[in-house]
Amino acid sequence: MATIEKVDVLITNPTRNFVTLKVTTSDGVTGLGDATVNGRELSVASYLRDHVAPILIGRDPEQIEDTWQYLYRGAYWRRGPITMAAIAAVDVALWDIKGKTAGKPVYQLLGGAVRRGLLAYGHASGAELPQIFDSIREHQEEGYRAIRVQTAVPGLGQVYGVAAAGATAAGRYDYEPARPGLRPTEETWDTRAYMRHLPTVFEAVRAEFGPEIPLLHDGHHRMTPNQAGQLGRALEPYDLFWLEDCTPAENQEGLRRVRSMTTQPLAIGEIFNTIWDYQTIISEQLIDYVRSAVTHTGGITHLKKIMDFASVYQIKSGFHGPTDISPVGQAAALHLGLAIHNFGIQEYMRHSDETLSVFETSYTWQDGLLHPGDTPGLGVEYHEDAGASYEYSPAYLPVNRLSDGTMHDW
Ligand code: EZ4
Ligand code: CO
Repeated sequence: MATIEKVDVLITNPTRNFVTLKVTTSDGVTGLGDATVNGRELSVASYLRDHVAPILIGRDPEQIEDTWQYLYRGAYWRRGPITMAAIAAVDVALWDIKGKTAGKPVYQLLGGAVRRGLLAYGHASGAELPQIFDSIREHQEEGYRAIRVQTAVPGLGQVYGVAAAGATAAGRYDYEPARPGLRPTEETWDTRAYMRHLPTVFEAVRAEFGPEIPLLHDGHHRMTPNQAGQLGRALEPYDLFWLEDCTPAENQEGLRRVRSMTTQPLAIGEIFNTIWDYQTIISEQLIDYVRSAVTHTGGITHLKKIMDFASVYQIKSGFHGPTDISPVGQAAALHLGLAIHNFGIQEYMRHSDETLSVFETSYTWQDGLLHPGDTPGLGVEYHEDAGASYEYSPAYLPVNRLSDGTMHDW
């Protein structure tokens, strides 16, 4: 029997920080897992290096479920983004090893493909309508069939999720920033101004682009349940594919209020990390799409369980796929998405060329569809020399304050 012989934590910063776990077996097979938690990278690195690596050595790499339970139950301190990202990294690395050992892509081990490719959506945004329209057109030219639309808000300055004026597709990292520096930048927020403005943007976008194209929007947890219900109603004429993170969902019952007010499809979960975070909103059918990332939800093993639970309630996947999910995390999501029946849509933004020089991927993007490829395992190679040339430096998401200085959800 092969055993786990070596566990390395690789940190790199090719335009943004990534933490990657590399597990090596006594047979010389290696597996990769993504352990990146945007803005808290070193906490996961320490969790893995100081507390997980030593107890993995000597274990059987084939025992994925048992290793998952060992790390989850064995820690005593369960759940939480740092723990669950660390467990996810181990889980995904073991799936990668199992695939390479079997000579099959991971999706084959999960039951095989149930579709030809994965419908993906990209992020269009702009300060004013002409820029938003240009951004949507650019995405259509790149092949996207579904598009998220984010807008600046009159009276507010830079808003998270919106590209700065003049940003081109290739240089659009500025709209989804973790800005380098020792502390986060601060943005001013006004929910009522946003709620007045947003429906006018969707009205204009539908008038310009017609009724067919699936449009999405991310509310970034900024509304109360009642406000979320109001905004959902106001957007109903524009037939959104989904409204994402309309309200913070730590209080899952809050979604009952939203659901009773609007038929707008809802997507939630990018900051959730276990099936328990979804218990009420799935079993009461309060959402339509699960937003989790493999990276932040305990890996393929645990997210598959969430999706099987969701399937009972006709709830589909809409896995988180921004660029702070590394290509390893993205590949893991693609293998899972290809194999589950209740796949819905996959978020996809191309990583920077620097990132792709460290992480060599075999997933493909064609006619608006993603496919994980047929390389055994996950299909991602990590170039350690390239990775080592980009040093970690702290970078944080902005924080939001109201005009009176109060901290706000963003
Ligand atoms: O803010 O990935 O839907 N996508 C998002 C992202 C998140 C970042 C947080 O790290 O909301 O842009
Ligand atoms: Co989001």
